[in-house]
Amino acid sequence: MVLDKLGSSLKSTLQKITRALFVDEKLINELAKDIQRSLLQADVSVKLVFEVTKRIKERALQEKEAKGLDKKEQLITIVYEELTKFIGGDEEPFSIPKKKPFTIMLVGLFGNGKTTTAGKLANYYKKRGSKVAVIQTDTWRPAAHEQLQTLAKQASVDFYGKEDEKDPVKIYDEHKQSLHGYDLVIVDTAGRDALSQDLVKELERISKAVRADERWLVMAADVGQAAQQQAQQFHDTAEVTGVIISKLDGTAKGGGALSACAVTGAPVRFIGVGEKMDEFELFSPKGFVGRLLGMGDLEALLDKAQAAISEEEAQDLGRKFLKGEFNLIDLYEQMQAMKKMGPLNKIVEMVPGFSQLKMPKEALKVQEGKLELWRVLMDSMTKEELEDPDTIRGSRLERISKGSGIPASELRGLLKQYKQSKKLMKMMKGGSEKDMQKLMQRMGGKGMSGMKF
Ligand SMILES: Nc1nc2c(ncn2[C@@H]2O[C@H](COP(=O)(O)OP(=O)(O)O)[C@@H](O)[C@H]2O)c(=O)[nH]1
Ligand SMILES: [Mg+2]
Repeated sequence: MVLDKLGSSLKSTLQKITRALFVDEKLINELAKDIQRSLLQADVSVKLVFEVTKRIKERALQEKEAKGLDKKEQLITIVYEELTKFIGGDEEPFSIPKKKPFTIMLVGLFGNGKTTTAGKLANYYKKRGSKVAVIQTDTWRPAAHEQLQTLAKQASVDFYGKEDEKDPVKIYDEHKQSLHGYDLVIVDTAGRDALSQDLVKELERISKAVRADERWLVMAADVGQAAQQQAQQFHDTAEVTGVIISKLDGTAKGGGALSACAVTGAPVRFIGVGEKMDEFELFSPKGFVGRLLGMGDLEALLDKAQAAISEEEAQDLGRKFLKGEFNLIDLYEQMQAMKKMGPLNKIVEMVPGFSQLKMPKEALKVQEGKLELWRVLMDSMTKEELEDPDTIRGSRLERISKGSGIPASELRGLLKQYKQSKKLMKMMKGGSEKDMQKLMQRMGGKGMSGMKF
């Protein structure tokens, strides 16, 4: 995996979110700091880093809860969306238009991977059913002809070139007629050490002759932040329409090249992730960030956020519930989880013999608004009180109510819910399936907070 250091540090940041009890300003600030650190380590420019984390912070603090997502999921979604925007946003992955032949010319500096990429591109589209040809117009490097010929053979595509010719335009013109029958023609070109006048002139000449549909700059990832200037220069002077970032496998600095390119007018089209022919990937900002964060796409991400709560935590919670050992924080988490997907089902499933039990939907509802009040109440409690709510009596009750500004009756409601849930769990532990059915029927229609025992 490329940028795996960046990936794993971002992943552990997201895990922090799923583990956190509440999404509050403290968590959001911590998250922004974590992301800053990760991106700076991946060589993203300080300016871009601050821009992206500022947006994440602003959105996290301002946006109202989105439909169907809880605060944690929403926060993860914001991170995902902003990082995606950061490396190209909604730019769709490239696909070859139906024009025949579609011509892509590769340009770039010496040693950045143009010829290798020509082979990789040919291989990529050949495997997907296109009729592909490659043509070598690099007359600077003596070995270029043979290099591309060998790659073409490996990819089983047709090769064109002329070994001793010194004029790239002549090579192209000589083969022009033969290229008509292909779906895709890839034109390799010569580079220089820098975008010199000499190279610009040569590119202008060959561009005029080829009139390629796309001109893609091949640039090695290890240039880091310098990518922006290079992409911009090529974009402006050689009319580059896209970028391929090669050698992303060989550097932890790749974040610099990826983010820097995104701010130029030329989108990243493919990435090279190794020397071998198939170490080459179509680039999509969404897919890339998704993978970096450990999920295929947004849906998978949300599934995962849910699973993070439902599986591990529900199991833990389930065990605690069954032992009658759970505290207010567990209750809160349980209620929060139930609001979303009703893991009480999961808890029931974990009790042997109860796996077939169908719970009435109403039994899983948690009143909207209640959770928010409880959260505020719990913020005013001490650790001891959270862990052992039975200690909350008399003056403590008053103190919490005053401190939170929420009537003592609400607090009593919360404590009652806690006791009832504890009781329910004990019954589940000792009860038979028949008892449970009855219990669930009794709960039906009243909602969790309407339970009577
Ligand atoms: N690790 C790695 N090496 C690459 C990649 N792409 C190209 N290279 C290597 O970079 C070197 C220069 O590549 P070449 O295609 O000749 O560059 P050109 O001068 O731009 O045509 C070669 O040794 C390639 O094997 C890549 O994605 N990953
Ligand atoms: Mg070359």
